[in-house]
Amino acid sequence: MIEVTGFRDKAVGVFGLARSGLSAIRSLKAGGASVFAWDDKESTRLMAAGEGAMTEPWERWPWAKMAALILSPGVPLTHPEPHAIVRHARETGAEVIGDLELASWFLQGEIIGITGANGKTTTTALTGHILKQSGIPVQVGGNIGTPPASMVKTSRAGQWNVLELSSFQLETIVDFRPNVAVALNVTPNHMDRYDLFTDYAAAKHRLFMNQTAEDVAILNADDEITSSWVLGLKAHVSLFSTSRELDEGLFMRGRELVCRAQGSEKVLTTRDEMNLRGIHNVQNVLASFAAGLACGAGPESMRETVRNFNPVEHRLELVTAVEGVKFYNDSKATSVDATLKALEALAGDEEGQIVLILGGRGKNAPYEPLAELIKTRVRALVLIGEDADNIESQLKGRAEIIRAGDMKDAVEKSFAVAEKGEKKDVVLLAPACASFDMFKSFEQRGEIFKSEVNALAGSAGVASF
Ligand code: UMA
Repeated sequence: MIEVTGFRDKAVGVFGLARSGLSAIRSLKAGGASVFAWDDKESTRLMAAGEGAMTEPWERWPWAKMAALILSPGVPLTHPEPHAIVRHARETGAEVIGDLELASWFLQGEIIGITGANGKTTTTALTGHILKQSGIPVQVGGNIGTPPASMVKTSRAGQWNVLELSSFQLETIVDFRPNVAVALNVTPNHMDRYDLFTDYAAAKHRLFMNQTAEDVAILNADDEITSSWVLGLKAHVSLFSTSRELDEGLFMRGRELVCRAQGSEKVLTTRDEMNLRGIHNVQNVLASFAAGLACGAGPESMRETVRNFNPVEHRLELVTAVEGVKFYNDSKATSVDATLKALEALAGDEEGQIVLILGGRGKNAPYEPLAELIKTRVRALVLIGEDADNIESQLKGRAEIIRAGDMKDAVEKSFAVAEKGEKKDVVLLAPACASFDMFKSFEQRGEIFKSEVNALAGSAGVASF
């Protein structure tokens, strides 16, 4: 357990007591702090009490002696206005930070921080594999599931900590400084938490704010926002692109992924060697290669790692085929842009049309960007969840619309409408919405989708690829 001794004998508050909050409490307690903790949910408060925190409503905490407030990523700093506890902490002089900032004070070794609206998890997991296969000590965590504070005790000098970082986590950093920082793309997401798209982009940009000339910033040259960040960064910039050849950097040329540096070129791999589908995944691979090179990974080993790397669970994951109709689970597509990327990835294939399962808790972003691809490539939209009416009003007339009550219904109706003739349709779960109206998480949504697909395969008795 880490010892956050900087807070020994001081009072520290932790608000939000899920994975990040509980992990922060353990660290703070190990360092001798008096920890006060609160969460609006009683069940999580009981767990915090079990870790030795004093669980009292935050209004009753001893604010006069409170050194810091540790906020969980899921607690908004400012939306719709400063969260009451945040305002109170600032008024009383307590420093407001997140568990990422706290962990970064004690993490041993170097840090790669990876952010982006989409592709973070795949890029983080792949970068971790690349380093590992190159013999570089590494551990992986952050938004991918392991709170940064839980990584401190297993961190070592000479090791790389590969962190998937969300805008939520970056909102509360102060001194956090990644040695290598990667920005994949910035497209509208989480607009239920940010007033403006520029607020969301600004949160992501914070990843680079403490970098120095000794650090590396890896940016997507094709993305309007991340490419605009090139000027003004202190770090050494490394670019990647799938749309054009770069004078320096990593890019796609035909089906080859190429690195060009100081006038010489090397083909790092080809699309045919990758198990990941879609241009967005080429971007993820280029970003991972750039990060690997920045950490000293060898090109041959990187090529071998990508050859053996399969999609991360819930990201365009092939579940099975029923009567030749392939079912893809992209439950992690919780934004319109992620759904667009999934559609693009499948639209280039020889299969027939796509039956798309959409819906859940909307994020206040327009669905209109999907309209064109839906019109040309989607046979039917099967709508679930809270935002179904809104989706229907924005996309009606683009494809047949079918309503489903739950995931079982959605899977069965999708299969019923799918073409099973010579050119077989594919069914894609890529909801463009958060899952919380019907499920605990996108992971649970994906699990239930997969189990319903497997049940259908069992009842059809013809699961096959
Ligand atoms: N809470 C309150 N009052 C409030 C708001 C929240 O009491 O007004 C409480 C909730 O009841 C809950 C806690 O605060 O108990 C919030 O916890 P959390 O959502 O931060 O949950 P963690 O388990 O700590 O998970 C967080 C990340 N969650 C979010 O960013 C929403 C996880 O990312 C991350 O894996 C984990 O830390 C470890 O780093 C998940 C996520 O959905 C996967 N991320 C978003 C995304 O990928 O789109 C950004």
